[in-house]
Amino acid sequence: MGIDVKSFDRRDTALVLAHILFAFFALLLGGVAGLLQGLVRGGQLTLPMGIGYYQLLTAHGILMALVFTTYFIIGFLFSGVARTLGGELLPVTRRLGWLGYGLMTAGVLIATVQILLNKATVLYTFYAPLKASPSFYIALTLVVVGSWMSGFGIFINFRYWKRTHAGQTTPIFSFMAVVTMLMWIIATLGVAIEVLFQLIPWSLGWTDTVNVMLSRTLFWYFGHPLVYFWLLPAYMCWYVIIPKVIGGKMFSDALARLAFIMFLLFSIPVGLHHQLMEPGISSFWKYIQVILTFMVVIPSLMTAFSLFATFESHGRSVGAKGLFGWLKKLPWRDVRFFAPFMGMLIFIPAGAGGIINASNEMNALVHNTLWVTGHFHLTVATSVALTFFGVTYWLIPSMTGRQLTPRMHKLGIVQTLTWLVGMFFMSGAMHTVGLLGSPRRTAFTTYQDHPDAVLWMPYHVAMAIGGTILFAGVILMIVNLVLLLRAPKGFTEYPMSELSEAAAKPPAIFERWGVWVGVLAVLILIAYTMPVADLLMHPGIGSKGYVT
Ligand code: HAS
Ligand code: CU
Repeated sequence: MGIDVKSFDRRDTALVLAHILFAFFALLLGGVAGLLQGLVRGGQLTLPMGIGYYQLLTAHGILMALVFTTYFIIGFLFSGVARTLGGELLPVTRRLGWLGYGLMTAGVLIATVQILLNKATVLYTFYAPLKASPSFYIALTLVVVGSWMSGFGIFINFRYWKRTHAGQTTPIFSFMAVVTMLMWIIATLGVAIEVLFQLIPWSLGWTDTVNVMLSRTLFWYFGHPLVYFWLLPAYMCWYVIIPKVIGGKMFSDALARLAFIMFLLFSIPVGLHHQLMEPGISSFWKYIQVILTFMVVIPSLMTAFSLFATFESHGRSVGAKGLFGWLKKLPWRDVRFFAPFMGMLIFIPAGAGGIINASNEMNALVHNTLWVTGHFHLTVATSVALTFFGVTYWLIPSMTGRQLTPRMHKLGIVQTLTWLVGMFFMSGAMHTVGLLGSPRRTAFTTYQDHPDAVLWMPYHVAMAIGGTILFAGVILMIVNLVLLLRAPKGFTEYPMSELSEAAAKPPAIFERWGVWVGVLAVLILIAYTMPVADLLMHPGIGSKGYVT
């Protein structure tokens, strides 16, 4: 090692693997919770031993949406930062990475115990006035602070590289990693304020009541950029990894960077689109944030455009003819391509669903129904999850000096197909029954056999069937992971697109971080000052806590 820049320093491998393996451990536990709750909701199972439906729902949401994603993302970013910024991480970055890992893991373990003890049955959004134990909120704080450590590590590494490579264009993967972590840190400030100043004092009994609307507003200030924190690493794979996998080139380095800067600017001042149906916030400010929401759709449309351009120009360069001939030139049997590509494909209806959600009148129809659950199982649990699975197939062997075998490609494709079939039934049923009015976040009930509820039941059963297939998908993924860890020794490429020589240098303004953070701060102040001031000045009577 060391001479061949293509293999990783063992210390970096350890840091990355620790994150990725913990992520999959969370996926397995979260998958068990998902299976059980799907069966309960479909009326197929009664939970034994006093376990509650909402307790499972909390465990599922936290383990999947928060733990699986965050660990996977940080591990993936560290690997690419090591790969692109000189072949290995700086010692200080590695130390911050382990510190972050330790803090996050302590937090996750404490939070999981609290959920198992039924002391934190508050779902993954931990909305007040549902009240958890103080340890649960402190655990969440540890997770957030831990993730900041890794972010700082990445920033320091990036700065060091820039200083020592004056005048060179920064590697795009690392640029994107910096944008992702910068957005994350600025976003988590909102939830940190909520937890430290509202939820912890309230949970400790220092205050009797909590300003619910303010807490939800602070939560969604964080909660929307949270979904882009999941998406951007998937986009990094789509922009930077996939062109290399298909043997083509990135369409445009500058366009990709511009899209990421737009995500940085527009991901945060849009949280009110989760609160369109809530009282206490004037419709004017909701309207402003809906406009900004439509702004944040634009970089996704730019991404779609770039990807089509990458696929088509590669196809034509190897002789594809006609409007869609390029489709035939794509490497369908390569799981490194197939899994993320299916993620992209699903992101088309998933994103369309998001645009429906963001439209005020239509939000009135779908808000708090299973439609929304269907939406986020397509976005995060399919587009993002399948992309992360696709990354795993090469990341593990390339970091551990092993070979990605043809058999693994086949098993990976079977896993992807299982996921798609499961999601078709589950998310399809959720979307449909959501339009028929079936509420989300609700255990099994027949509503005294009300005619509407009778109509919903077959869809709930379809959800349970889909959920069971998805659980099989989780198990297959875990099996594949174990096989990857035991694959024959050898070499697997880390498929990182390099900038083509002819490509124009991206404008230097893209790396004027002070400018972007400044513009972002202005946007946040415009979008949030008045609504938050209103909520502070008219706090209402506040709510006492509720424990289920
Ligand atoms: Fe969302 C609720 C609006 C994207 C996740 N969203 C949620 C929740 C989650 C979530 C978890 O405005 C529930 C939160 C909760 O618990 O209450 N969402 C949007 C909009 C977008 C969007 C406008 N969401 C996401 C992504 C997520 C995610 C991404 C996770 C990763 N969402 C909402 C709203 C709500 C909401 C409201 C609140 C609902 C309510 O009432 O509670 C947009 O960013 C989407 C833009 C995307 C596109 C698609 C571009 C397509 C691409 C693929 C190209 C494909 C290729 C392959 C090239 C416009 C990039 C083609 C090949 C061929 C052969 C064809
Ligand atoms: Cu959102």
